Amino acid sequence: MGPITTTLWIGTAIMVLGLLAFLALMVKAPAANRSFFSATSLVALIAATSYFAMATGHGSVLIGGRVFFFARYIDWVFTTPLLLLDLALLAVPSITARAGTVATLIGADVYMIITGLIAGSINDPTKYIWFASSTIAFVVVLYILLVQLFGDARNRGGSVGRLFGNLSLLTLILWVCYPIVWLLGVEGFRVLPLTAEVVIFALLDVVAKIGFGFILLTSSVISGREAMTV
Ligand code: RET
Repeated sequence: MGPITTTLWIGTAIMVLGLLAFLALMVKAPAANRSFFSATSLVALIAATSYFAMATGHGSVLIGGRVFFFARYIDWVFTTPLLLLDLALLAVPSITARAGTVATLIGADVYMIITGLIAGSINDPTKYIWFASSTIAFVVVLYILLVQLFGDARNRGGSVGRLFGNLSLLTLILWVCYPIVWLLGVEGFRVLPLTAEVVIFALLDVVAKIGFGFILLTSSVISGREAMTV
């Protein structure tokens, strides 16, 4: 088994373990906070499925002699909205009160992933037009998250505000790495070999999904050790 397949199997195992841990944490959680546990567990389940598909050779195709892992994008198109939903649920007491903002956030995010999928599957320079479209949507996502929702979270004050601050900073740092790795990797300028790209994406995916999930679900705000009305 080569280093790429090994990495993808380790990724599968970590996502499955993360899923089991999140489900175990859900049992003890207050009923009012269950949405955070179901959304985050679904993120781990989808990632486990995607890593399994990639590890067994069913999540990639050859495009002009280059390996293209399309399964990542199917994963991301569902998991990134769920992670943003976690953050939105934390920032605003009622998601319906911010329906327009949340719809724009998720819409821009889905557009970012779909245009990224098209960029990744193209082998001529028009791919950079798709990359640029995706990046514009990414800026919209970050703006809504770090300006609008951050403002809402700060208004809620105390530990909710602090938790949102930590998680949105983690999200900013990790998510910005994805387009950079993509550009340096085999989809872009080929500075990184495929093995390095697969390893870095696996590390990012584990921290952005399982690390993020642990911080959120074990926080006193969500685990119920501190009263919160979501
Ligand atoms: C692509 C390439 C095109 C330009 C941009 C991208 C951004 C991807 C992002 C992915 C985040 C994924 C996460 C997954 C796991 O939890 C599609 C790489 C802007 C931000 C957080």
